[in-house]
Amino acid sequence: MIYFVTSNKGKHAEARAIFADLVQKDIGYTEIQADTLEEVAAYGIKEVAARLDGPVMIEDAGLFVEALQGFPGVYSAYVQRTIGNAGILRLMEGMERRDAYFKSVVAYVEPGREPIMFNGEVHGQIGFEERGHKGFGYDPIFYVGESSLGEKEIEEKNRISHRAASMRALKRWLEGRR
Ligand code: ITT
Repeated sequence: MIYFVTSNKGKHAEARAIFADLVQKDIGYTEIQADTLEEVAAYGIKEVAARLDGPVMIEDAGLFVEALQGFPGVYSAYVQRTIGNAGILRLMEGMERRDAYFKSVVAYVEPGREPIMFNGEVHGQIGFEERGHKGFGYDPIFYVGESSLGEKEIEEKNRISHRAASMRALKRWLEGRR
């Protein structure tokens, strides 16, 4: 059993398809203002480790748009809550360069141990319109191939996603230890 501290149901659903023995804990943690997802995760994992007794995982993710110099990046949650997908599309009006990537950093710790972190990325394009109602957050505007992540089933998203990559790396590490 692993506790997964997150408020995001979509993340939990994706993680559950990789780790069957996951227990979601929606208890929140401090997301510090920092320049990298790694710094946010490193701080957060220490905080949740102090509050839960058992193996704990958190995951911090962000959308990095190349033509916007990596924005919204570490501010992805705030930007999603405020201007949202429509706001990103508006910011990118007239831009031909649409390359973007999602990055995921997963942090994991067991009682009395040092935390470890793994990351993953998926590269794609910001589309010109929102498509699909699957997934969450920026999925409807993030395209890989012909379709957006919002049009992909969890299994399909998990074959290519940043989160699936970081979490599978953690899973391989855990299995390699046995
Ligand atoms: P936590 O409680 O786990 O922190 P959160 O939704 O705040 O949940 P993050 O800070 O990691 O998660 O996410 C930053 C933002 O990026 C947030 O608005 C997410 O909706 C969005 N995001 C993260 N992963 C995504 C994905 O796979 N597809 C689309 N949007 C994603």
